[in-house]
Amino acid sequence: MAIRTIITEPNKLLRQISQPVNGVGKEERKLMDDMLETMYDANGIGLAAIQVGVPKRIIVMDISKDENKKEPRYFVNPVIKNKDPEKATYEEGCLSVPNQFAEIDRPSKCEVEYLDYDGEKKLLKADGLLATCIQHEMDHLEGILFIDYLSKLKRSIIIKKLSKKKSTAAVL
Ligand code: GNR
Ligand code: NI
Repeated sequence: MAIRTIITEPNKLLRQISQPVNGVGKEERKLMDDMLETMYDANGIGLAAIQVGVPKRIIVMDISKDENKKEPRYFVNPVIKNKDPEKATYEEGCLSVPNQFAEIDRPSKCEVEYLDYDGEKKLLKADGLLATCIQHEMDHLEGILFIDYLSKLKRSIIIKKLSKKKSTAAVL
């Protein structure tokens, strides 16, 4: 396993649409292993492949609170089948939008069909943080970030901050 570099805003790659994979083989499992290690290292609860620069429809997640009880989840080619009309609000953050947080409304429940780590077809009914996190990650597959739900002004302030930080980091 290896820790990969997480891409941060502003970066065009984060706007790319990720492509479905043909199935779950060695290459996909290696990517999922690396993504999970990268996500744990960054203290995140989810990670989409595009965040490490790979435009494939692959997501890893672990929303368990207990560090000693890891509950890794893997989603390959996920498709949302059903979204509840009811909305829930969570304060969201994103490893690709470091140190920025905002309350975002999303459907409170959803059903997602996907292939698991072993390439088996699964259907998951999610609510709470799990539902929010899945939708946040599915957005990454479409090149969408949580800041896209904010006003143009708020979004541009965040992007300006992040690009400033990138340019000062470059001269250190
Ligand atoms: O670590 C993360 N926390 C989080 C909190 C609320 C809603 C979504 C998330 S996902 C985020 C990791 C990440 O950027 N995944 O793409
Ligand atoms: Ni994210």
